[in-house]
Amino acid sequence: MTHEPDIKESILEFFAKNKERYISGEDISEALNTSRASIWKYINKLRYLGYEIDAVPHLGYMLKSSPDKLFEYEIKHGLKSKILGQGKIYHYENTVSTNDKAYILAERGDAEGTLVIAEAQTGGRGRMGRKWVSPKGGGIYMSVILRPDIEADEIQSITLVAAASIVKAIKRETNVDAKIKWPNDVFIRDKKMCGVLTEIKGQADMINFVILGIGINVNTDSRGLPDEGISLKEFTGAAVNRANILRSVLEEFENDYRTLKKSGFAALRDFCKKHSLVLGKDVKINEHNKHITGQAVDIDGKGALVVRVAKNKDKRVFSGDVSLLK
Ligand code: BT5
Repeated sequence: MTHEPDIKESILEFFAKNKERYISGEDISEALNTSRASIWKYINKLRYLGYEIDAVPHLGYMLKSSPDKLFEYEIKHGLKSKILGQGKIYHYENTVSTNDKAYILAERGDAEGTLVIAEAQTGGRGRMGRKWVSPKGGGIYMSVILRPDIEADEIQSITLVAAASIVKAIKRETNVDAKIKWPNDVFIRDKKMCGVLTEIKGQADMINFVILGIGINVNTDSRGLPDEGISLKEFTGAAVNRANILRSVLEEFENDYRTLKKSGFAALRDFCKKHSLVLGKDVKINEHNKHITGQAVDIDGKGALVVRVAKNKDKRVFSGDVSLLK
């Protein structure tokens, strides 16, 4: 895990303010109020993490390139959210599941907005015991701790709201029109680019916390994905900066989450309907081992999917798997 104090981050900040020019060790050490020897030590730590830093006698240091890693600094630099991602960010090269890590942190009392990120997962989870394939190199695997003060009957809509925020973030960063496959997937055309897994701790009407887990195939090589998956890079043909996507997801979701808390799901309903992959289609839904077939006709004010199962007979579905009938 990389959570180190902040001389490293201050040095990176200094580089960011002095792009494409050499800065002397003396200037850095004066600005950060530490010795030149210590600056040298941290420059080497940064190199070890993959930052390419040129050093020229009498000129000083210049940052040539940054590694493609979702380190805390890379996320926070330029992040415009107020809470999400502004506190602690835990970064792992590899972990079993970021949701598991975040759950433990939440139990121990970590604050809303705490973020866990991994470059790869060995036991990435989907819903109902399914797997989330999480290869190294190109994916975003992240979990955020939420401590929502909202009505219990709005809680399950957090998943759908997160999917909507991801659609907005993808549009903003890549101009790609993704769609929401109710309740927790984001699709490009007929393939899955992202999945959301929310896990809740609470009793009856009391919610302790929610772990919002998000997996996005950004630059993932299609050979590492299941057949039903697609990455953004595969679709657009160009690599996309993962930190930019992650920041946008945090910012968009923070906005939507605030709206949800203030005005309820009803205020976000139109967007979800407009970008739905399933509305108007014939669907089969598997909910707790019961099957429902019919036409998906609406998403109601609480985020439930309304399915017309017979003439004049609609059913509201709150969770479950949707397959589109051809
Ligand atoms: C999901 O479940 O789609 C929720 C995925 C959540 C993953 C994130 S990653 C960070 C955090 N930590 C975790 O351990 N999980 C969360 P579900 O709707 O049950 O879909 C699972 C199904 O998606 C699988 O059965 C496959 O068919 C498909 N799938 C698995 N990996 C995929 C991938 N990388 N891309 C596209 N589809 C995938």
